[in-house]
Amino acid sequence: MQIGKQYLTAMMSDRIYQSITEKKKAGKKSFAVLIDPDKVSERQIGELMELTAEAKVDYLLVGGSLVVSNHLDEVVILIKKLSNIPVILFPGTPSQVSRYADALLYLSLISGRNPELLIGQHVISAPAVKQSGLELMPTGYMVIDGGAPTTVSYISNAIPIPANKNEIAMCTAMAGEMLGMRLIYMDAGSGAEKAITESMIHSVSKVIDVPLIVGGGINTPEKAYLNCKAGADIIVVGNAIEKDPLLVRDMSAAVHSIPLRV
Ligand code: 1GP
Repeated sequence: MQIGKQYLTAMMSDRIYQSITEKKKAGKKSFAVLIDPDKVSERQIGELMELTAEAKVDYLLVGGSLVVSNHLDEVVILIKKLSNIPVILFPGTPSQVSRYADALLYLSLISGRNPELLIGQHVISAPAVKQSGLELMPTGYMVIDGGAPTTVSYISNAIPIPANKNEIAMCTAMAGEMLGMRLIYMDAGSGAEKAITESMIHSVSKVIDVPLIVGGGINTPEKAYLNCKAGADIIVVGNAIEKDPLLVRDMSAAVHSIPLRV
């Protein structure tokens, strides 16, 4: 394989990350809907795009821990055709890269001790990721125990951070930020029985300056609201909206109801 000049000169945009940091500076909380390409039909995407536009959703995350089907590109193309909301890939595996998206959460599983997910798979997929031209957002990904083993903890072969060990979460997030991660994503895993505690969100948000994404098991507007109050900058919801797409309205309204910093 020849690493050509095209990899080295690709101009990486920073547009979406800038929007995230500007919102954080203003104290404006964001709401992101997670779409698992395996779980949606064309018709469902159509309906969801209408609802997300109406509810003023900030970001659409696309990905899953284990995408079985092979139609990521098609899903992203369809979403881009129907929606103006930025599409950010949230890849569970290195193959989940679509150049049709706007950005990619470039995840390193900093809560685990599996070198493959810290750096190994990044090395293997580096040329393809760079060539995609996607905006890359280096993200320290932290899995927090959500009460039951999730796909992400099984696949990653990594023990999640215990739900009551705020200090481990704080130190992990701090180390991630100091290593250069531009976002920290705390995730209790898709469909977690227990979402991350407000106390842990609060503790972590106090020790980092980069934006904090929180997801996993958030299934009511109240939880979304309280997580924002505790210090989350972006709330991600997948499962609850898959089950009841209309929930997107109240969830988004709850997140956006937090008053701006003056
Ligand atoms: C999972 O954080 C996301 O990685 C969203 O979780 O599907 O439980 O909302 P839910």
